[in-house]
Amino acid sequence: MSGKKILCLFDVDGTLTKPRQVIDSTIEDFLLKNVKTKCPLGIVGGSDFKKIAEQMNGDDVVKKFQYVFPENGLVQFKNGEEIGRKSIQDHIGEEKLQEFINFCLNYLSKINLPVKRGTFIEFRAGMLNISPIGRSCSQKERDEFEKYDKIHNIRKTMIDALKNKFTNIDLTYSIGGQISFDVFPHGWDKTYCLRHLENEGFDEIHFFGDKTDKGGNDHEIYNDSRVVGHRVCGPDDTKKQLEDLLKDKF
Ligand code: M1P
Repeated sequence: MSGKKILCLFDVDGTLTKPRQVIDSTIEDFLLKNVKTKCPLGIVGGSDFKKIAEQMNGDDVVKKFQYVFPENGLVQFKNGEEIGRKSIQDHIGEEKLQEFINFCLNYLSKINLPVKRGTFIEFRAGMLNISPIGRSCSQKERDEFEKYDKIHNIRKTMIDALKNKFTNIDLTYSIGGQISFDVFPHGWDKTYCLRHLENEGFDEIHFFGDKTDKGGNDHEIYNDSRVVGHRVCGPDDTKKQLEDLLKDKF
C-alpha cells in the first residue's frame, strides 16, 4: 500500500462507456464499489453536462463522482455542486465569434453527404461543437457517418479550412467523438480541469483516456506531467487497468 492520496480521473466516451452510450452496470458497480472506496473519482469529458449525465445514468453523477468536469473542465462540479464555468463568448468576443459561426454555416451549406440532419453547431459554455451531419442524426446515421468520415476526411478537411481562415483567433480543434469536433481557445483542452485539482492535495492523478493520439481530445492531458496517463481501448480495458493499479497502490 503506497499511502499516497490518489485521484482516478476518467474520460467518458470510449473509456467508461462505448461512444455516446450509457455506462454498463458492471463498469459503474466496479467504480463505485471497488475503486471509490479506495480513492476519489473524477470525470473529464468533452461533452456538455447534459450528455455526460445521460451516459452516466442521470444528474446524480455529480454525487457519485467527487469531481465532474464537462466541456474539458470549463464547467466544474465538486461534491455535487457546480463551482464554476467559463464562457467562450466573453473570451473571443461577439464579433469574431459570429464571423467564425457564419463561416462554418457557409462551409457546411456547400458540402454534400450521404445524409444531413439538424443541429450543425452546438453552442456550449466554453466551446462550440460542430457536426457536419448534424447532431440530431440517429444512432445508425451516426455510425455510418463515422465510417464515411474515415474514408472522406470530412471533419479533418473542414478543420484545415478553419485553421487557414482563422489565423487571427487562438483556437484549438479537437475530434473527440464520432460525428463532430470541438472548438475552443488554446489551453481549454482537458488539461484545463487540472487547475481545479491543484490545491486538492493529491499526490498522484491517474488519467484514463482512449483518444490519446495527436488531434484526439485526450492527447494533451494524457501527456501532461501533472498526471500519470493510462491509454485505454474501451471500458473493459479501463476496468482491467484499474484492477492492476489497485493491486499496485492499495
Ligand atoms: O466526449 C467525446 C465527444 O463526444 C461527442 O462527440 P460526437 O457526438 O461527435 O460523438 C461530443 O459531445 C463532443 O463534444 C465530445 O468531445
